Amino acid sequence: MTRKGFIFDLDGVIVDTAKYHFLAWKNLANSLGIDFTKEQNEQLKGVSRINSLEKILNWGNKTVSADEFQKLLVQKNEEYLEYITKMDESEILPDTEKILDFLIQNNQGIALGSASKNAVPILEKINLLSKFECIVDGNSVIKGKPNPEVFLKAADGLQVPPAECIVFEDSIAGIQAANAADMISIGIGEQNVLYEADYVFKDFTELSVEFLKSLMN
Ligand code: B16
Ligand code: MG
Repeated sequence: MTRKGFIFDLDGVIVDTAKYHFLAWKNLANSLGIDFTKEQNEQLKGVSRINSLEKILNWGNKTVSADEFQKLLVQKNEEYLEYITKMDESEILPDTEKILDFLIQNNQGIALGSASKNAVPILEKINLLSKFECIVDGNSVIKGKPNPEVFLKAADGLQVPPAECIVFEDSIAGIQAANAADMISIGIGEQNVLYEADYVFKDFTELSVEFLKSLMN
């Protein structure tokens, strides 16, 4: 068995934080007189905080000064932080730990590749930080997904060539980033949304140990 690099996205793969992002963005948008729907929230998956705010202002046909833009980013994040401080292990998505432990037992490289600047505090809250050998998050990249930077940095951190890395992602932008990095992309979610991925599973409970083993060869 070779040592491959397994790179996990955070939001939507390890934990379902999309609901908290939704609440915080919705309150912010509504305070600006902009409507914000669940469908629009879908389009913000994997998208950085700055790009998400740009999209929301765009949808509302609104422009703000650079100062106001910064204030809005802080306002959104403060509300989001209120939700995530209440998180614990019960919010880890099913079978995530089983998969991480199986990979660790088989000496595989494990990294996080997330767009979130809050990735480390979230991993601490859910007690999974120690399982990751390398963390690449929104604080360590310049270009957001679909740019491959986040995953290439993770491969570098694991010292595994990109072609020997496997990415688990729930967003279209993230799958595109993994493909652009020349990695195996595994979509976690709906086939009709994540059709650009090499493989798609509804969630980790559908992913067998045999499949994981086949990825290590
Ligand atoms: P933050 P991921 C992404 O995380 C989320 O999917 C996306 O909705 C969010 O806007 C982005 O992180 C930035 O998050 O405001 O915490 O820095 O899916 O790449 O783990
Ligand atoms: Mg995600």
